[in-house]
Amino acid sequence: MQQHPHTTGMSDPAPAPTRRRRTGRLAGLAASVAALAALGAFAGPGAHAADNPYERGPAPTESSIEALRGPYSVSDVSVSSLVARGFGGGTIYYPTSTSDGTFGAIAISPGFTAYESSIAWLGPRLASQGFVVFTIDTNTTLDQPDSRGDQLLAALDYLTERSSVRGRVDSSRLGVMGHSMGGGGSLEAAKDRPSLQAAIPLTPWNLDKTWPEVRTPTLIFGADGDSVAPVRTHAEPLYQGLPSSLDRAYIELNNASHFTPNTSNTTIAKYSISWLKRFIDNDTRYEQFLCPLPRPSLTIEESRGNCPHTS
Ligand code: 9J3
Ligand code: ZN
Repeated sequence: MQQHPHTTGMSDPAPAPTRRRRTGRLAGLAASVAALAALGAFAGPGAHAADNPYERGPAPTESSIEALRGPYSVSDVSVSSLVARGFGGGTIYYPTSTSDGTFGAIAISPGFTAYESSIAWLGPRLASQGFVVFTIDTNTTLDQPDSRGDQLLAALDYLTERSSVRGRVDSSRLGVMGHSMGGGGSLEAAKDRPSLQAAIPLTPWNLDKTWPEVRTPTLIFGADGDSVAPVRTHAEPLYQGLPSSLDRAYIELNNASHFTPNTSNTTIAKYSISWLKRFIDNDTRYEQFLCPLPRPSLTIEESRGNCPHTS
C-alpha cells in the first residue's frame, strides 16, 4: 500500500509511450506534436516531455495490472442517499495523494435487486491504479437499465460538481461500468452522453440490442455459464449492436457465471484497468494488454474486438 514515487517530471524512468502510426492529413498534426515534444525536451531536466498530460503512475507490467492493489494508496468517503439526487448514494474511492494532480473517474452500478456491496471490490482495486471510482446504489433495486444509465450520469455529476473530492477529478475524463442491468445501464449512459471516454458492461442485461449511437469505447465482459443473462441473448448481441467502427471489445470469461463480476476477479480487473487507462487516460502504455486481443485460456473463453484502436 506504499505511495509510489512518481512525481510530475522528476526522476521518471518511463520511456515515452509508443505513438500510433499516423497517415494522411494527420501527419502534419503528428509533426506538430513531435515539435512540441522536442521543445519540451529543452525545458530542462525537471520537465517531463508532456506527450500525455493524463498519464498517471509508473509503466505497467502484467503483474502490476493483475495485482490486488496498484501503486496508489486509496481513501474513501461515503455519500448518503439523503444527499444524493438522481441515484441512491454510494462510496467514492480515490487516490489519497494530491501530488499527481487530477484523475479520471468512473461510476459503477450494481445489477437488478443488488446493492453497491455487490460491486464494491472494484472500488479500491481500480482506484489504486489512479482513478476516482464511485460505486453506487440505485434509487430502488428494481430499476431498469435505462434508469440505471441516468443514475450513473447523475452520480458522475455529483462526483464532479458537489462531492468532497471534486477537486481531484478531471471532469472531462469520465467513464461508466455496471453489472447485469447496471451493465445494460452503462450502455444507456454512453448513448445519452457521448463525451464519456470508456464504458465496461459486466455480464450485461438489456433488451435493446441496437446501439448505433454509441461513440464511447466499450469493453463488454460475458460469462460462458451465464444462465441469467446468457451471452447468446445479451453480451454477444450487445457487442454486435455497437458500431463496427467503434473501439470495442468482447471478452467472454471461461468457467464463469452471471455473478462472477460480484467477487474479486483478476481477469476482469486487468482488462478493465487496461481499457480505462487506454481510453480515459489516453495511456498507450496499456495498449500491449489489449492488442493483440487476449487469447483463449483457462480464464478466457473467447475474445473479439478491433485492433489497433482508432481513438
Ligand atoms: O441485473 C440483472 O441481474 C439482470 C438479470 C435479471 O435478473 O433480469 C430479470 C428481469
Ligand atoms: Zn438502441
